[in-house]
Amino acid sequence: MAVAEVKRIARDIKSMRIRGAGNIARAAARALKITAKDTRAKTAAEFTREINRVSRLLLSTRPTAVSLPNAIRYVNLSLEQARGTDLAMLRKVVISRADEFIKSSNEAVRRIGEIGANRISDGDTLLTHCNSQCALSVIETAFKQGKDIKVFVTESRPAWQGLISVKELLKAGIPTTLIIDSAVRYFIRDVSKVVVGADSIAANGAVVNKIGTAQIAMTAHEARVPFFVAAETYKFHPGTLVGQLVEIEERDPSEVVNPKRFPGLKIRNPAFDVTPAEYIDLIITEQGIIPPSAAYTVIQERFGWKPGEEIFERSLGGKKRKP
Ligand code: RUB
Repeated sequence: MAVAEVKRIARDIKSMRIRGAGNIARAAARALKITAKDTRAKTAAEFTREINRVSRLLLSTRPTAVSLPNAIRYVNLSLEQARGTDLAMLRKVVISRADEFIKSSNEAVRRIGEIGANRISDGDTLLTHCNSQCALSVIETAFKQGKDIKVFVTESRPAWQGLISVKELLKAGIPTTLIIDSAVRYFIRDVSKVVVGADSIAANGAVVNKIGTAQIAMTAHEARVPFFVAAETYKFHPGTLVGQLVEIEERDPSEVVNPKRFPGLKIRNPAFDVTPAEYIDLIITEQGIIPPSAAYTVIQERFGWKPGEEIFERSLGGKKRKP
């Protein structure tokens, strides 16, 4: 039962039925909790192996959003801390640690909304790309505060996540305009601020987010339109402190066009791109607003990293995986 449920969660993350960096992280924590609740392991060692197996399955689903390995590591560290105790205790710590992650993650999205809304003014026209719960939290909180705002949303092809955002914004009663991805420059002079989410933030302040984000940031920069990123601190990428690169997921070409229609055609479908720090005005986190240049400090503080220390998968059997 638990095995089937966990496999379903992994499949749903891979197929993007569960998508968005925050949702993916919470789903992974939930999968570990289900494993701990329904385990048939008879010993602490068997249970630890089972959690490692499930962690690896989850890690193999999508490579770019660091929220996924960060959530898995967060839960797994509880196992490391409780090493030497019995099976019942290990199950308990995994369950409570997973619950703790999910709760604090939801709370972070709410807090980002509150903090970010302080930077939204009455009369602003905002632009958002893809579908980010953090970005929408900022926009919806500002609107709930009574600010008169309008929002442009890009389609975000090929997966059309813009339509998810549009649905949510309309439900909240916010005046919303849908535009095609290539129309951003056409409309940028009507936009007062851009707000997007993040899948990974590197130590140098670069932000990895949905493909097209970097073009929007450059367009905003050229037009002197402030560009905000809304992201929880578990979207900061510890591996980038030691020189690891964020792996950009390239998805199936059939998401773009049916390859059978154009035999011989090469189709590329990267799902994310990298926006350099110089195009980002500020990052809104649950701990406050920071400049991209503070990413290094956030990573050190959040992940307790000290020079020379192993960061990745300390608790996942020691094998490294490209983040
Ligand atoms: C989603 C995407 C979102 C970030 C942040 O990409 O790029 O902007 O994940 O989202 P995909 P959130 O649809 O391919 O997962 O703020 O909800 O975590």
